[in-house]
Amino acid sequence: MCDNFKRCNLNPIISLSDVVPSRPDFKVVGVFNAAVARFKDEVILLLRVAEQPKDQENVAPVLSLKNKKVDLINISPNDYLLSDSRVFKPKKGDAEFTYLTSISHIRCARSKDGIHFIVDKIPFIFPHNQYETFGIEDPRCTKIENTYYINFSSVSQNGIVEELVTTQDFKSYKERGIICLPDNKDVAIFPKKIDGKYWAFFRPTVASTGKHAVWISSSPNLSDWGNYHLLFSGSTTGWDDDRVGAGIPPIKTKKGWLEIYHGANKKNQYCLGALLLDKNDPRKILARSKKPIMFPTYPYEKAGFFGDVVFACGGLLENNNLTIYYGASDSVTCMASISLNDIFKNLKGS
Ligand code: MAN
Repeated sequence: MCDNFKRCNLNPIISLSDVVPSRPDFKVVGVFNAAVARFKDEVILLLRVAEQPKDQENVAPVLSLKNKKVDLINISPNDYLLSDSRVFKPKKGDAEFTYLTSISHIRCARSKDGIHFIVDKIPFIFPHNQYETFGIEDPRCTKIENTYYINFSSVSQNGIVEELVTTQDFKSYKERGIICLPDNKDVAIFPKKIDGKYWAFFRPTVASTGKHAVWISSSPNLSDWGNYHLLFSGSTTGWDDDRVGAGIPPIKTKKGWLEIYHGANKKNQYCLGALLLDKNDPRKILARSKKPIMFPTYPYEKAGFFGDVVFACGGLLENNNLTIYYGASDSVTCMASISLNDIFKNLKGS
């Protein structure tokens, strides 16, 4: 395996103590999986902030649609499995839902140098509708002309869908609604039209036959998606044999569209891989990394809320150097960079 990503020596660049909880009786348990945007003279991270009640165990935080506040649902260890730090899974059919152990919202962090960030004191996007009662997660941000399109996974009793909002100032946003049916996540939108259409990756969750795979789709207007095409799935053995999903919004390079995606194995270790797609037809894969180009190595990547995870939702390309802002162990936000040449060296077929 070959991991040429140079970690920032200040990693983690954003930790739990850098974030003020959204209410005094909550604690922050994760600040991770951020989208990234260049806005005026700043780098902005759209952080996923996960919170839990401070002093209570075995409760699931759920948004109440009646008063738009987060309520706490008691979880009985008789009815639910407590072994995964992320979810309360029903032991048998009579418990109603799988609940999440934390509830996430999206918070901005702002920086002039792309390394030292100041995290806003208040949320940017907070769960408020029936699709978001378990939280909103893993945003991606794509700039198209002068508008920033932000999509994120909305989790609720109704499953997982992707929502789209737009912003022009990172202070307010406009809702564009849901862009897929449940269960679907890891949507990443291309920054430019190709062949007169918008394009995006989707990652439906397969419940019957087969396994989770990344699909690509096109749209005339960024709201109505169709022409679905299966792009790639995980391998049958090795680092991504359980599931794959798109990571950062694709980046245009001389050789084609570069996509950094995540793959997980059956032990729930999350690594990053790379994919090169045809410039004029992104349904064509030109090359794919055979082995992960980044894998959990450093202590903050090995242990945390959910250890052994590197997960990237945003990156910036400058002078042939790609900087990614990635979530480590579902706990903290880190930064790492790599030259495009080093990525291309690992791509089979390029
Ligand atoms: C899922 C998502 C991510 C998370 C990974 C690892 O893919 O919920 O948010 O980082 O699992 O736990």
